[in-house]
Amino acid sequence: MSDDPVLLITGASSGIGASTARRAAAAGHRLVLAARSKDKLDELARELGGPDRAIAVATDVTEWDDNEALIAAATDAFGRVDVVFANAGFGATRGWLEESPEHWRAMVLTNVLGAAYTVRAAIPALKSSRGHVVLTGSVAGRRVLPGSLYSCTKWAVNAMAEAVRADLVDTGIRTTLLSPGAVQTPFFDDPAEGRLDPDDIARAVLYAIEQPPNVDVNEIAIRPVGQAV
Ligand code: NJP
Repeated sequence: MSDDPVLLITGASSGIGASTARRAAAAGHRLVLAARSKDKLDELARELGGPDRAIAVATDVTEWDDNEALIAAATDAFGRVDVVFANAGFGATRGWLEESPEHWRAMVLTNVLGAAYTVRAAIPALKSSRGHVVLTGSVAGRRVLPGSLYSCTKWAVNAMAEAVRADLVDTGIRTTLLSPGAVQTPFFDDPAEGRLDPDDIARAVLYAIEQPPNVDVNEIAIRPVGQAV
């Protein structure tokens, strides 16, 4: 079996997750691709070299059993997990009277509990590999945005990154919080000028996870030039 490092990505079916998978595959990582859209994951896994190099695992990160099954599928296929990129998430229109209560519930469960579940499920495997946790926060998790419950979920992810880092500091596991500004992905309903490309974030993930083993890159914030908030 190959000894190449194994990167597991939630939210791998599009946007930042899919771009990171492509860049990491080109850099020699084996990939475990997770999201709910199995068809998209299967297509990406094929593109990245098939079962020896990339596997697709249908996962709803809000379900604990799915997270456990995801880590089991990763270790069954590749024997190890080196990096867990808890990236699945989505937004909501700003305004405390916008969106439905059901949308809010799904967003909070996905962005906060989902990320926490993925990390929790992965810890035993990461302890074995002296691995790495990468979390997708947001610049919206560093500023208070009027009417944004999404911003509140990313404040929670911001706190989660430090809570996890401090908890695991004696295990050799590294922790990175990525805080992107606006990135042109299906996160937005409409395209707009002046956003980052998802590959701009993928390069930052690769920067963090390819450091020498004694270097722990804890936070990276990336905005497109000209983004004010
Ligand atoms: O968006 P998109 P991004 N279980 O829509 C998955 C954050 N961020 O790449 O399940 C499992 O292309 C969904 O897949 P599917 C953002 O908050 C973005 O921009 O098949 N997976 C898809 O793969 C998020 O945390 C911007 O529908 C679930 C992925 O999540 C991360 O970046 C700025 C799921 C979303 O991909 C990636 O978003 C920023 C579930 N329950 C932070 N629910 C930005 N784009 O501007 C969703 O600061 N997914």
